[in-house]
Amino acid sequence: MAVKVYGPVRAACPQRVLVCLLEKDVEFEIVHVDLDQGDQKRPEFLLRQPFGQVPVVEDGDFRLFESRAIVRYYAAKYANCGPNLLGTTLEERATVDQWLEVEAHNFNYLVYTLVLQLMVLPCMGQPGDLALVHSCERKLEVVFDIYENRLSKSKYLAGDWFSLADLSHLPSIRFLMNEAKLGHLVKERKHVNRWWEEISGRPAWKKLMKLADY
Ligand SMILES: N[C@@H](CCC(=O)N[C@@H](CS)C(=O)NCC(=O)O)C(=O)O
Repeated sequence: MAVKVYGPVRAACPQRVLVCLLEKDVEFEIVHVDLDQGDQKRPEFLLRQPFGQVPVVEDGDFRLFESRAIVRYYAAKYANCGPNLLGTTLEERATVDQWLEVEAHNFNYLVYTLVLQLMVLPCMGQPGDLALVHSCERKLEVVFDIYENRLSKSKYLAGDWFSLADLSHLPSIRFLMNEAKLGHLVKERKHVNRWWEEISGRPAWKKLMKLADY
């Protein structure tokens, strides 16, 4: 039975889940949730995700929300299919978790603020706060400098293999490169740029980009 993934294919958090399912070759069905119409806040959706956000997955009787919990679940459930996204030893798994936490807490909130200021508010007829945009950009420079240093020592964030830590960055970096026009943050850093080229060149991500019709 196909995994049901609730969320628009163009939203970053559902994309994190979809690219993981594609890496693992798991069959899925996308159930579109219209965020502009506020479908995620309707009572029937809140039964699936009480915070009124996407994604949610339904896999038979099992339901799960929070994109990073979902990718951890599928990476473990299909550990023997496709690439090993979790690492093998305890130390490798802990290192993947470390960089996943960095993505969630040091990186993603900056991109989230940019999405809000550059896309969501202007769509609602309100100007974004440019001072806040510049402050996020400066903070992202610092984060990318740390990534540059890390990626000068290992091919990927958690080591020399592609893991959930890398995969989890794909949707937000795509946004930075395109809608936010902040591609220079990636391109001017040799190792970060090489890493981005490699992770965004993977067949699973390319398939998702086709599906999202970018
Ligand atoms: N921590 C959650 C965040 C979910 C989230 O922010 N989803 C966004 C789309 S990427 C959303 O539902 N936005 C609409 C809203 O918050 O009303 C996750 O990773 O699943």
